Amino acid sequence: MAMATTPLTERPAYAALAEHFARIEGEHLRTLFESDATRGERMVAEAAGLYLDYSKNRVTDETLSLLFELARQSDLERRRDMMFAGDRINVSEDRSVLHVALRMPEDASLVVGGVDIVPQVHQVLGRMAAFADRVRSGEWKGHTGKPVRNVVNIGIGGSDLGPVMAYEALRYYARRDLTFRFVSNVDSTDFVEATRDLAAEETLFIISSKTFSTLETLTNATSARDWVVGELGDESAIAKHFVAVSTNDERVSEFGIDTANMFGFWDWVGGRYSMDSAIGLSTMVAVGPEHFKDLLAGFHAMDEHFRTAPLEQNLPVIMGLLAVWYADFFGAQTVGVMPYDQYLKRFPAYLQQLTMESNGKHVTLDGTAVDYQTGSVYWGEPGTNGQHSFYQLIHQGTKLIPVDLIGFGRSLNPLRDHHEILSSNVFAQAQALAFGKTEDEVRAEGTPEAVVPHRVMQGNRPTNVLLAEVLTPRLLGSLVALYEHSVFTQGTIWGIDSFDQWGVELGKVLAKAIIPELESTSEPALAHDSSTNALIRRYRALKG
Ligand code: G6Q
Repeated sequence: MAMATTPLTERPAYAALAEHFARIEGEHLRTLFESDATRGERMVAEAAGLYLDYSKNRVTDETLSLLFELARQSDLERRRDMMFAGDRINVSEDRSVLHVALRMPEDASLVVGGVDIVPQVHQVLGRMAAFADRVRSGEWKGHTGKPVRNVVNIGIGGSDLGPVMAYEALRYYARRDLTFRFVSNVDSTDFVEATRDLAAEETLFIISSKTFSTLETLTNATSARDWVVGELGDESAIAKHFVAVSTNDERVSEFGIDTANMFGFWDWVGGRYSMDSAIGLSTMVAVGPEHFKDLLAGFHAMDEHFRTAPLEQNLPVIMGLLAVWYADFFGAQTVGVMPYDQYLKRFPAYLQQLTMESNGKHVTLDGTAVDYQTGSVYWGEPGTNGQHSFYQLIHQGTKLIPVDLIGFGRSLNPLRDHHEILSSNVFAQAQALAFGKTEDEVRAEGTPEAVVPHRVMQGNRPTNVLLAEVLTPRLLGSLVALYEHSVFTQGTIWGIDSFDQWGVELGKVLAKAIIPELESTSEPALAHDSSTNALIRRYRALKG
């Protein structure tokens, strides 16, 4: 039944959920577990190396079936199939959304606009692999004949966060005799600190920019070019020290990079969905083409699961629907993601862009203002560190914060009993958040009466626990794809365009007008609002 054009709040399942919510809002996870001994074994799903326990969510079987009903009434399966078929589901930019094609196996085929795009994807992957091998083997030489020892990726947003996150996540698999740095911020400190201890003759810059028109990236790339030419004293050094990843060959050659050293991708890859395209070149140089292939295989395994598994067993669908449940019915504003693996320390930052740039939208596909909450604020830190800082608010504060806890069966760097201590905290936190500690339990511990209320833990705080064997490139691919498709699920229920990002434009345009006012040597005539005018004057005075 295709009902997506019916506004969300008018779909029958939404109304049924609202009525159901009023009935079960007060239900405690303690009671839900007491009344169903098998809940923890039943409310689980597994795919592509990931085990999801969603039993500690504030849902009953009825909630779940209404949520799946809502997914069907929101046309989730058809919209998903449209994405996989290359339909232009990014309506406001009139584009296909085909990051799933980036990880299709070589023998697959996907014809879009009369062209099979899978061979194109593999052609670029082949060129990337040949280049990565040349750098890794020392065959690629710099201007003075020395091999590359340092790789610096210059990019921002989608052209930075994926590469940084993947490099940190897969560091165990990375070449240790090569140094990797990532420059994103237009703050000159970023570039200066990233290069201060590097020898230009051994440094390769990867300029990553889909459009090759992003001011921050072009500013940093220009400083990198000046640095290389200044250090090596010769313009012709650029050819040996710069490669580009972009969809825009004209701009790449205008900048002075030979398009023979350019790795392309396509407008149907969104920036925040591009870490597995040529934007992943730094990842491939770090971990090698074979591991990169495994990363893509992990993505693909989750894609296939999302595409084919029944909604009731579909990990991204379940996680996406639960996110909608908390955002729209419980009024939860944020979702915490806490990976219990130090290598995943940049994963929450990566997810912030993926989730918030995708689903931070206020109108539906046809431009109608929504009358419900859309994308949540995502945030997080690795465990157990967060437990010693902000978890207090999740446990005893006044806000409801659903949390995803991500754990592993094995550490890549086993050391005494560290991993058991780490992992016990995953389970203990989920337990404490769900079941808390009652007044009677606190009293029974001999707590002085005046302190009892302070020590009570209400519990009933929801968590998802994701478990995997060990952090491999393949697993990382599955994990990222899981969140990508959860974002898709949420965006589909909300009826929004998860693939545009018009909200970032206005600030860029305004900044362009202000730059000359900050640079001008004579006092500029300012015609902004009074606050902006005063701030610009104060800045000019401070800069002296
Ligand atoms: C991602 C966004 C944005 C983009 C950056 C960099 O989905 O579109 O974060 O990735 O603005 O853009 P370029 O790669 O074009 O430099």
